[in-house]
Amino acid sequence: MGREEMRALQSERLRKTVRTCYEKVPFYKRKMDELGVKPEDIQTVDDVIKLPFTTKYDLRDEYPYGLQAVPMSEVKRIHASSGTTGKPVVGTYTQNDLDMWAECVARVLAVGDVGPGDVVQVSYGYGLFTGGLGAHDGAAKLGAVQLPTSAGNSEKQIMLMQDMGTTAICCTPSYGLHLAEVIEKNKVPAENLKLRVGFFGAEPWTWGIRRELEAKLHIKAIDIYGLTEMCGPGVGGECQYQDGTHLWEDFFLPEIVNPDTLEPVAPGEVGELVITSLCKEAMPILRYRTRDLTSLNYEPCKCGRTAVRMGKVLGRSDDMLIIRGVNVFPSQIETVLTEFPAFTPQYFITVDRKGNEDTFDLDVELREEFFSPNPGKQMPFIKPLYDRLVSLTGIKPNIHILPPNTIQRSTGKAKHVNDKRDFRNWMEGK
Ligand code: DLL
Repeated sequence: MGREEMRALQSERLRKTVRTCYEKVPFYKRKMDELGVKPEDIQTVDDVIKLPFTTKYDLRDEYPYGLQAVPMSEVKRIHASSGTTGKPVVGTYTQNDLDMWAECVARVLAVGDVGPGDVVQVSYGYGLFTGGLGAHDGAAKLGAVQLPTSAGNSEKQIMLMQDMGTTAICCTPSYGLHLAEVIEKNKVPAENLKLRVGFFGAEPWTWGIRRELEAKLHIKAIDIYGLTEMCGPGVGGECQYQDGTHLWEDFFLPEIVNPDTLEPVAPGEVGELVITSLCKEAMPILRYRTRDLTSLNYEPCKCGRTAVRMGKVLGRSDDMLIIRGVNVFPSQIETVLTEFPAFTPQYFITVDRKGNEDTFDLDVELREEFFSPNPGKQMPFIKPLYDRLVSLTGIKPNIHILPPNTIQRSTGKAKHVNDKRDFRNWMEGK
C-alpha cells in the first residue's frame, strides 16, 4: 500500500479507536479530559501527539480489566506477561483480535515461505506468555503443520525436530543458541535436519547472534517483534533482506519519542518506540510507551513492502545500565563478545556498588577447545576482550572466564543482568 493510502487508512482507524477509548474506557476519558482533548480533535495521524501516553504502570493500576472496552462476553482469550512488580500485565482478545494477531504473525512467517507441508516447531513457551500460542496461530493461518513443543526439554526437542521433519522453528534467540549447542553436543548429522528458517524474538539480539544461529542451524534467522500489550509476537518482522523490522502499520501506529522529554525525535533518530493500536477491540491502547529503544526508517525497502522499518531494539529505556556514569546496554556486550570466536555468546553481568564505586563483573565462557582452568592460559583471551570492552564502553569490567556450559541457559527470555544496586526507583522518579 502506498504511503498516502496507508496514512488515510491509519487516520480513519485512529479516529475510530480514539472514539472507542473515550466512550468505553473510563481511564482514557479521564486522561483525555485532563489534557482537554476530545475525540473530534483527532482527525489524522498527525494528531496522535495530542493523545495521552499509556505506561506499564497504568496497566498495573488498571489490573486486570480496567482498560477493556468490551463486555467479558466478547472476550475469547487472556494472555499476560510479567509486570514491573507482582501483578502481571494482562491482554484480552476478542475473536477479531485473535484473527488480526494470527494475520500479523502469518505475515512474518510468510517471509520464510512457510505454508502447507511445512512443520513449524513452536518452541516459545505456551501459556500466558504470548509467544507459543501466537506463533502457533500464525502457522495455522498459513496452513502449515503446527508442532507445539513449547520451550524446554531440549533433547526431546531435537529428537522431534529430526523425526517430524521440522522445517521452521520459532523460539527466543537464546533458546535457539542453546538448541544449536545441544545439536552440536549430540553430533546430530546435518542431513538429519530439514530446518530452513527460524523466527526469533521476545528479547533483543544482535547480528553476532544471528550469524551464530544461521551458521550452526543452517537456517535463515528472521527477527520477529512484538509485545503483549499490542497482541504478542508479530507487531512486525523482518523481510528476506534482514534490514529492519517491518511494522504492520495498518494495525499499529508507531512513533519514536525522546524518553526524557516525550517529544518526537527527528526522523531516523533513536528514541523510545510508542505504539497506538488501530484495530484492537478488547483492549485498544493509546500511545503505549514500549520502553524499547530503536529508530524508524520510512525509506522504501528492496523487498517492495512499504511498511516502515524499525531498527534492531538496542535495549530498553528501563534496562539500560548506568555503570560509573556510563550508559551500557547488555546488547553492546553481546555484540563485542560475538566478535571473539574463542568465546561462546553466553554472558552474565553483575553490577554492584562498593563504597562509592560501581563494580562491573562479566562472566563469560571459553569454548571447549580453548578453555583451561589455568589463569595464565586464560590471559591471552581476556586481554583483547577487555581492551575492546573498555574502548567501546569506557568502563573496565572484571572478566571471569568460566568453563563451557556453566552460565545458566534459558528456555525463554535469557536473564543477562543482576543489578544489585537497584536503580529502578531512581529511574522511575526521573
Ligand atoms: O515477548 C512477545 C513476543 C513473543 C515477541 C515471541 C516475539 C516473539 P512480552 O513478553 O510482552 O511479549 O515482551 C515484550 O520483549 O517490549 C521488547 O522489549 C522485547 N522484544 C520482543 N520481541 C523482540 C525482538 C513478547 N524481536 C518485550 N527484539 C518488548 C528485541 C524484543 N526485543
